[in-house]
Amino acid sequence: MTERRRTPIRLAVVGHTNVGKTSLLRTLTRDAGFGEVSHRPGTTRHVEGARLSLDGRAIVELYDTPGMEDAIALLEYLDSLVRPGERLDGPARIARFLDSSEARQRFEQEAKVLRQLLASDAGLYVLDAREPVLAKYRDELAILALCGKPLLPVFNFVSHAGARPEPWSEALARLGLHARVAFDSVAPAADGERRLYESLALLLESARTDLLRLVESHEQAAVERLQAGRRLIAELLLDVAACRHQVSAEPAQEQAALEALREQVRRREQRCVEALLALHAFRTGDAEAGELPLVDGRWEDDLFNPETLRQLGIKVGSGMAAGAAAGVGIDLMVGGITLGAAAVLGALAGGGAQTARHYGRRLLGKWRGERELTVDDSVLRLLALRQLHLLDALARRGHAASEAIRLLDQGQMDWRSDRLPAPLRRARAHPAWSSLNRRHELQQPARQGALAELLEELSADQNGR
Ligand SMILES: Nc1nc2c(ncn2[C@@H]2O[C@H](COP(=O)(O)OP(=O)(O)OP(=O)(O)O)[C@@H](O)[C@H]2O)c(=O)[nH]1
Ligand SMILES: [Mg+2]
Repeated sequence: MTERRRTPIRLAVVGHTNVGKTSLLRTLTRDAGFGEVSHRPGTTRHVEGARLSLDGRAIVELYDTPGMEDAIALLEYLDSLVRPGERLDGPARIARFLDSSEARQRFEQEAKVLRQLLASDAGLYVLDAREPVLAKYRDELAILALCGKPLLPVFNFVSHAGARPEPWSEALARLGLHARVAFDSVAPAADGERRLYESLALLLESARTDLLRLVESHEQAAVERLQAGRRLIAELLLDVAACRHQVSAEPAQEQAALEALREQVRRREQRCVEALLALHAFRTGDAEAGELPLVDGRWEDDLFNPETLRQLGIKVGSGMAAGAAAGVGIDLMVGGITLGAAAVLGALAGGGAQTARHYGRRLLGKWRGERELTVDDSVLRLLALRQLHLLDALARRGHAASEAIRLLDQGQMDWRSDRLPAPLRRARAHPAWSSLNRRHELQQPARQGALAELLEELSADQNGR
């Protein structure tokens, strides 16, 4: 068995300017606020470190470095430092350069990179796989190789249409660099991190145990995030399905109550969006958020706009199409044969005291000319679809991503048209299950049971893809 290291593994992230070094750090540390990322070259000017810890112990220290800019001139200068007949190995040549005045002037940025690489256990050489292998890149690699440290080339922009990794592999092999890994920092593959650390473990045998433990803990955390995300969605759906508002049948009041209910549901959905973002360490409030998820951390399309439903392929019921009451079912209390009433009758047959009390109020309501508002099935479908898509998109998103999240079309359980899951149908008859209702009792065992059941359906659904 390999002995466990006592000190963190130090990794210098090096490469040409603007290839995505800082972006890689953001994704590996899951910190969208790390450093500064920009499409302009020369963004990072100083070495900056970040730690990855496990059980309170630092396992890896990653160091972001400025981009190399003038490797051709530097290689010539390095050659000029060797006197005729003198034998100097790579690290000795680099040391002589770092002692020279040029290391503080013309090549100040490059010197920072080389110092950091010398002080590290290995380097991650980030490259832009869309670029041809120009002379400046060959020289840069030759210089980095002189440091005598293991280098793992990381192919960035690999998912880009213009990526041409083969010439790079060839050029790297000529320098004796045979290990390599593809890692797109904006949209990393599901096993991208594992493959990166496994490749690194081949170059750094003493770090193997720690690196693999780190990967395993990250994978476990991803599984837990997924489950926590589904729970947030299940809570949202139950809240909305069980939501019922009593309202006087008088038109003006009814209209106001309708709008109030819609607003309440919109806010409830927004809470779920924010909780999902926070769970994945994406933020709505910082500078990045404007470009980040959705639009300003909100869905662009309104929940109660029939067009939003049509766009997602959800069948719009006649109530929705009518427009005025879009997304809200007006239950004509016991007199109307609506889904709400039918569900209550069904639940009554099962005989819950709570339901019976509620049913009694509904009867009273009929005599008083009251009505009851519920949220349409189609809106529940939309909520489920977009929150599940969001969860999926967040799980795959690198922390270097800066574009708006898009909804992908995935073959999930058909939320568009299948019967809604049984726990949601049951919830229709249990106003106490919704935190949106004034009187609620969320800890009821029946609600907890429904939540667990719904959670299981959501998991089976997503795993089945
Ligand atoms: N599409 C895509 N864009 C990326 C990826 N990685 C980086 N970028 C973009 O490339 C640009 C440069 O990224 P940085 O992370 O700042 O690059 P850097 O190597 O740190 O640059 P310097 O600090 O200037 O040397 C930014 O606009 C990033 O958003 C990627 O994997 N895919
Ligand atoms: Mg940078």
